[in-house]
Amino acid sequence: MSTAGKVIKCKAAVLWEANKPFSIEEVEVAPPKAHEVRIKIVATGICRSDDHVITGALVMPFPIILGHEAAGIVESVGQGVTSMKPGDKVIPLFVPQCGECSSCLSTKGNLCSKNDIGSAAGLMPDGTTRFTCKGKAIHHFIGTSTFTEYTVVHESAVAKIDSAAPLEKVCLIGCGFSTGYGAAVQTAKVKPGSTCAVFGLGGVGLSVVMGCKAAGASHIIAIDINKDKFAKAKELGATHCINPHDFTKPIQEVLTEMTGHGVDYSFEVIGRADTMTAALASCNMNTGVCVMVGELASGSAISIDPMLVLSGRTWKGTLLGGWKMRDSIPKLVSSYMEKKFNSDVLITHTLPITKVNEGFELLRAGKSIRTVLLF
Ligand code: PAD
Ligand code: ZN
Ligand code: ZN
Repeated sequence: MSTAGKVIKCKAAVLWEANKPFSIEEVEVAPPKAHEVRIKIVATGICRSDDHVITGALVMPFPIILGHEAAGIVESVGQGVTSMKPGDKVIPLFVPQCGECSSCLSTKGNLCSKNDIGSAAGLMPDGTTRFTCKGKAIHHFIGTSTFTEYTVVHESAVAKIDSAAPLEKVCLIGCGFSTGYGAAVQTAKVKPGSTCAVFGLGGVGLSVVMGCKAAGASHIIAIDINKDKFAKAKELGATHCINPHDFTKPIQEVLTEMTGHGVDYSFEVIGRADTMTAALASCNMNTGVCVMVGELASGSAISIDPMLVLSGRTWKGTLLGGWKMRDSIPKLVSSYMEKKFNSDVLITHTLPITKVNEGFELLRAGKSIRTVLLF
């Protein structure tokens, strides 16, 4: 029996307030309106950005359905949707690509003005929600909300992918893998033979390591305070692994001594002010490029010695690796299918959605790289 046009009742992990566990609830998911798509989520990864909302570092309205790194199958489409149909495999996009705003029309950058990252309204572009639970409206998260069996996204925030793609693996292409890999190959444009330093070896940082390796970097220095992350970093291409706790001097001095003049490219993939400044100071004072990937708490500030940038360094940031999402995600999935990279190595745990809280505990304890939740 077709569910198109009807409200669907299904299971979802609802976060009612900050610093509380998720509750598995039955939610109602309204049908897609014009130019919207309702998706049956098959798999969704746990990213540190979801945890930033739980801790309150990333301010979002509650109650909310989190999750933004997922893959699923189109259940039904609203009026006017022509780019996909029920049954298509898709990846929801937290950076949309409307194709009409100045960002989308420019060949540079990827931050479509239709995004809900800065505004954090927690609503569909028309200012309403498609989720209710126990009579209450539930917010969307950055236009995606994937910790639910069914979600609704705008057509500009979803990419159709290869029908043969394994959804429980390519969900990582929705955030962690693409962000890290893109930070290296697209935002920094790492050159062959260069030296790179990657601060933070979670799912995103290890993807930066993969990107640096693919770009032909000759030295990749991986930095983390959790030495358990080093084996995987080496497997993926790190040539050196260092723990800042093993040194008395600041890590930027250690890196400058190791390389003589600082690294060519540095990446902060943690989300801390001190490591952002250390990453900036670690790259070559004249030609170095530092890319900020980690997310600091909403409203926080970083103070730096201006000389760090005046001397010639470039300090950049990246959202989702700089990819124009609707164009790039299908291509990244094709590259995955052609085995041009292996993002599967990032998946250390697979759990049912009902164990979402356990998945977050593994992340906080530093025991997982990526946990994939299945429905
Ligand atoms: P994660 O928590 O899996 O990885 C962070 C890593 O940093 C862990 O291995 C920690 O041990 C390590 N770490 C913590 N403190 C320090 C320290 N002081 N020095 C060295 N290492 C340390 O997170 P993740 O890989 O899922 O995400 C990393 C960051 O990137 C996080 O802030 C997240 O919000 C952000 C992110 N940004 C984007 C984007 O588009 N810019 C996308 C996805 C995630
Ligand atoms: Zn993410
Ligand atoms: Zn746009």
